[in-house]
Amino acid sequence: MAALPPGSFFLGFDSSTQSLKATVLDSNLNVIQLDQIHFDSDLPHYKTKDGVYRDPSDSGRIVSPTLMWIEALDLVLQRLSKSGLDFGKVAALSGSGQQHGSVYWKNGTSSLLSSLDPNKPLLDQFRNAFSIGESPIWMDSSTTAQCREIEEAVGGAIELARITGSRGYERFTGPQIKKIFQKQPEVYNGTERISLVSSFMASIFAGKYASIDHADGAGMNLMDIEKRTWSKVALEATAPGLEEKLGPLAPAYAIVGSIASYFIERYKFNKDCLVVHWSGDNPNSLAGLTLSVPGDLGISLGTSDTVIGISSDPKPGLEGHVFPNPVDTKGYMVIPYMELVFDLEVRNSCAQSSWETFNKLLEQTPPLNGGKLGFYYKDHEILPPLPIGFHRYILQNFSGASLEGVKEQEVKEFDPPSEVSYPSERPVLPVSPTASTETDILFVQNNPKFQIRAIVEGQFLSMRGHAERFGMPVPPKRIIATGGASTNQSLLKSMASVFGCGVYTVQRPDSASLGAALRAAHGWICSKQGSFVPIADLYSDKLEKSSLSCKLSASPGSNEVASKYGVLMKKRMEIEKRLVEKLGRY
Ligand code: XUL
Repeated sequence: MAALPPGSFFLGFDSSTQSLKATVLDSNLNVIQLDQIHFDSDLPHYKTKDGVYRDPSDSGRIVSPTLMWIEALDLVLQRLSKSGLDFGKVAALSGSGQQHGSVYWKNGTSSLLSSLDPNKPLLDQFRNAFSIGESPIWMDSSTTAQCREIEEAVGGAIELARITGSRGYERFTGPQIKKIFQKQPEVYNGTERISLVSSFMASIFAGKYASIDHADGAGMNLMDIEKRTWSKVALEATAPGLEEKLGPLAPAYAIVGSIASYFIERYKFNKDCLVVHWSGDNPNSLAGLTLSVPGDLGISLGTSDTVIGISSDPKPGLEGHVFPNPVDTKGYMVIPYMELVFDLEVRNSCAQSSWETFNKLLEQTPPLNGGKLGFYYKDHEILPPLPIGFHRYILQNFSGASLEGVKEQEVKEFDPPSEVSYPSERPVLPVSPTASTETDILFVQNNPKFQIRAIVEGQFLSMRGHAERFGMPVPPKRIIATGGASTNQSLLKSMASVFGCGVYTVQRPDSASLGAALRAAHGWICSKQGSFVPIADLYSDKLEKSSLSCKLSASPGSNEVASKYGVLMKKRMEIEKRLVEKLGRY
């Protein structure tokens, strides 16, 4: 196998909701440089909050200014250069994009991409390049009608899931495109190319339209996940003439091309630097976490709590997503679970931004929480698809042995001393037509109380339940935890007890840009070799010495405790199912 050339660098980006991050790996796969642009604070003139605009006139519509991402790109390169990075040594670059977000290039823009003036910032040159200035992103939940229409047109939700890996999801790109086609047909017709955030950023680097890769392409409700081609029936159900606007698909490990002359002249990149297809942040995290065999689970405790796993034979259903594995030719990755309720926000708002206070509150109550189950949905949830609402249950006669004789009782509050208040200054939540009843929303706003253990265990039980329902092995082989909250030892201990397996952490929390840098190296090797090379070949002899290594942070809890959590989980899934039937968005 070709080796990574000593002295060369591999550059990975992560164009996420709140920031643009960059990670540089050397040829031993050690991180040598990091930088990031935080949209709200580094580019305050866009006036975003957490990188997005929430549209008060169109319920559930959440977008980001496309030009902000472009300005961030020039800025991060300037910062990397100021901190001494020699771009001339970068052999290949790649990146992650927040999944599902889309960019609409105006008719006649392709020539601009290949003729950028290196004396001018990117921003000045792209001001008129887009037919929509605000890109719909993954947090948008305004396309329920379009989801149902697409599902119906292809033969039902299950059929759409069978073909594309997921039933219709509001944040997926196909329903977003359909909404634009329906509401702004002139904009749709004035668009020559539709990119995902990932392929959009790759296009700028390569100076030509980059393909959407198979892994991120599966987040659109438009791609046949088995054939890895656009699905004719899904395209037709979405909008006319769409295939042409999407362009061809490509494997994530393939090369878009050499870097555009703009970057060679302005930042002194080497003309041989390769641009490897960008992919979604979750697919790249899978690569960055070196998840490699079925039974490995990645859990990210960040802006959202997301579970990812590997599967060779996934069974797409009405919940969860199946995407091709970005570093494999045949395998798949699955996302059985994804919730917006996140520990970091709870810590910041209820525990005075301190993990110590958070942990004290957690430890006020015993593991298994005496059979108390809390379902706290402060925002529209994704998986499970539940609207705003708080639901609390206490299980009677719960010993953990079985569910025989166990009955749940719905309560308004758990024992008050173990509950903390959610601060009243939280902005009033937007009320969406698909949200639960007005009364539920008012209840959340007027009774903003949480019990920390019910939140923590509730999330882990839900993750376990959804992973098992998706056919992931029980217990998992290991969990690799990432994201801001993965620095909290008490959370990891609780995770290990609920799942009954060891929890590992990585040295650095940003697995998406690290994964992108690793994929840049992978794409480079595949290109030199002239064929696909398994990614493990890249690090098999140096994993422990590289920035990809992980360490055991919490040993598996006892089998007995894990089995009790298993019983509690079954009850939780039962109740959740009822809530989805009663209040769910489907
Ligand atoms: C995945 C998803 C989010 C975004 C976050 O389906 O919607 O994880 O990728 O950037």
